[in-house]
Amino acid sequence: MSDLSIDADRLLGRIRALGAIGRDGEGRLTRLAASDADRLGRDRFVAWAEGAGLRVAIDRIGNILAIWDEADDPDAAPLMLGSHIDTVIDAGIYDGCYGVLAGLEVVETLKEAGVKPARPIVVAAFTNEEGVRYAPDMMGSLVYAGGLGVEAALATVGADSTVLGDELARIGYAGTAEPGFLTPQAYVELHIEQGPVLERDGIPLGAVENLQGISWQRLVIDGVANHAGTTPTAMRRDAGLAAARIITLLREIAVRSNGTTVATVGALSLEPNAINVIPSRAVMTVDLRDPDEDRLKAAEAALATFVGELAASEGVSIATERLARFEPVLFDAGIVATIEDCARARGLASRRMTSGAGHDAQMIARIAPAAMIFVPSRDGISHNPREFTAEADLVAGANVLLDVARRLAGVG
Ligand code: HGY
Ligand code: MN
Ligand code: MN
Repeated sequence: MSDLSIDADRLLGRIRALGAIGRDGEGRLTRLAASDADRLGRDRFVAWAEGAGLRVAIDRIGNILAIWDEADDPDAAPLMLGSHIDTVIDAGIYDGCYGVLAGLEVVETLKEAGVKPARPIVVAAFTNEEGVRYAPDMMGSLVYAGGLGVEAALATVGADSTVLGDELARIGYAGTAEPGFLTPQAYVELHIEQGPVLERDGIPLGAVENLQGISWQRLVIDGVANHAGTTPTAMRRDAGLAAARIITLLREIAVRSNGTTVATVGALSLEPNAINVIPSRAVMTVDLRDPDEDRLKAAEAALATFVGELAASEGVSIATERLARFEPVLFDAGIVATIEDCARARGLASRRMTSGAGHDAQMIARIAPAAMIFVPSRDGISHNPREFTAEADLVAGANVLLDVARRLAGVG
């Protein structure tokens, strides 16, 4: 089975080249969805895909589908590989990009080997997986899977007050294909783990069997601006204090869960944001996750109860807005077993695991059997420029993706 391997230099060179696109003056990598930097990254991937002889289609939410349809049955439901190439702020170079570029590498390796798959193979780069500029995250794949209407998605107003549809048109990626125009026979996403498990266990590959639930909210806390020096504590209606109390409560909820629930306040702003003025307003995001739906619901309920009591005790008003809510997802057991089998055939150890991060695979799993392959993240770091995966692990993961693709796409 392992008679074919990917071109490691080509894959690693492209990961580096794409990782160089979207750097600011300080060298920080940021390619937020539908930004100018995102356009440059998209253009680069499209050029590589077209250069490899794939047909590139862009759908209405800007998803890029690079299609290899020189198959025995070009009309058969395609095998879909892919991930995303948008990034968070001050990002690493592997998150998402690795899976998209490895998918393209698999197709190019098969084409160069002169083999013909039974069915087409599609490499997808989904729009706005990160959700940093426009919520929810995994938006492009959610629309592709029919979980969010394309008009509603295009009308999304971003954290910077721009409208996603306008921005996609501005960068030239407001495509015409209907999202979901190709229903995959199966979807496999190769991704860095972004956590500490594989490195801790000394195992090079993860066969991801499930993915935890995600709850995103934005809270707007309104108090009363007042003088920092003259206002007695008992008279304060301090939005900043309320935000701080919520942050510490969230950590208590996570600790109480014995490690299954994780909670993050990633964005927080105070108004008027002046050293001698009691904050009149605090705007904060809450990211709650748990592999178990009931525990995730319990965490949301505990937060809601606390917020109600806090508003009364501190004399502030607290408005909550849901930004994203995805239940835990179980991936396809057959594909997970195939991933393990292909790893074994290459003499690679693997382990089953849960994904702590959200991924496009959780959305495509709504319309096709799906699963993921993880490779280790050094120090478990991601969403950070220190994100790193050893070249040997990147190549091993891509070769296992190649073997899994050959099985699923019917390549001898
Ligand atoms: O939020 C996530 O887990 C993903 O990185 N979008
Ligand atoms: Mn990702
Ligand atoms: Mn990410």
